[in-house]
Amino acid sequence: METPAADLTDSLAAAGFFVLGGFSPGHGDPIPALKSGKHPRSLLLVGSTGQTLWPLLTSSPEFSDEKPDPLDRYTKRILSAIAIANDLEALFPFEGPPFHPFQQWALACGGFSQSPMGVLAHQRYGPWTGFRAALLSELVVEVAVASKVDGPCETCRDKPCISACPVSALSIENGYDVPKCREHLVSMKNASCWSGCLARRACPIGEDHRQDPANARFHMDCFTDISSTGQ
Ligand code: B12
Ligand code: SF4
Ligand code: SF4
Repeated sequence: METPAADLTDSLAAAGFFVLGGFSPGHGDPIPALKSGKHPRSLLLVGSTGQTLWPLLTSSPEFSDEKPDPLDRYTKRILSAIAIANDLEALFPFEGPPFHPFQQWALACGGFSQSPMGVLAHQRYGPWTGFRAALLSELVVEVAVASKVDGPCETCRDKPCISACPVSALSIENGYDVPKCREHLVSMKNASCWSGCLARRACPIGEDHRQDPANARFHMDCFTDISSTGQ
């Protein structure tokens, strides 16, 4: 069994990313074959939180070249190079439609639960993880077969995320009402939500991993731009 190379962990960290978890895909799992035609034996989920990526992204060339989707372009440039250097194949969440089922893959990694907000909440990072790439390997990597833990939502009795939304866009019964949320943001340019979704901020898990207001604003701009997908 392989442990992820220290080089991999270090080069991910230097660019604002880290391995959130992994799993060993079965033959029935929705996962593409490797370029060799073989079935991947490990999927490593690479992500970032509110704190790790933003300072590096904002000082990258992609952030100031005035072209669209700086986060996606930065991610693809850096993580494609890291994948090649480590004999891995990278898949990205923004490639599509059809999109790769990153949230299903995250649930298979363990540590995540489906929150009422659509995003998955992590037992350590709460609702503040973004998925940046899946790295596929033909080897069995240790993190992929590590024991899995549950995410936080099932045992969260009060679910403060739901009541924190000012326009009741979240409910246990109906989940997340995307048009209602978007309408609120678009119609109220000074709404507090522009500095960060109030529902996500109400989650007691992962407070240290929140996005700061400028970072949250960047993601809200992407979200309210209807040609864009969630980042
Ligand atoms: C399309 C899309 C959207 C659409 C949703 C349309 C829809 N109803 O499906 C829109 C543009 C509305 C959207 C919004 C947001 N999104 Co979005 N989105 C995606 C994207 C690119 C594809 C989803 C998909 O179709 N997958 C294909 C299916 C087959 O895969 P799946 O895993 O089975 O799909 C699950 C999701 O679709 C989920 N789902 C269904 N409806 C919605 C709605 C929302 C808002 C979310 C988050 C999930 C979700 O349920 C499916 C079953 O588990 C994914 C990236 C990806 N590749 O998964 C990001 C993704 C799901 N989004 C994400 C995020 C963070 C957001 C935002 C919070 C962005 C922000 N502002 O910060 C917003 C939510 C708004 C808010 N108030 O904060 C993250 C979630 C991370 C996590 N921890 O779970 C992802 C994984 C992107 C990433 N790079 O990390 N998103
Ligand atoms: S407040 Fe509770 S239910 Fe809501 S995302 Fe956080 S842990 Fe999950
Ligand atoms: S951004 Fe605001 S309106 Fe949208 S779900 Fe979060 S709290 Fe509700």
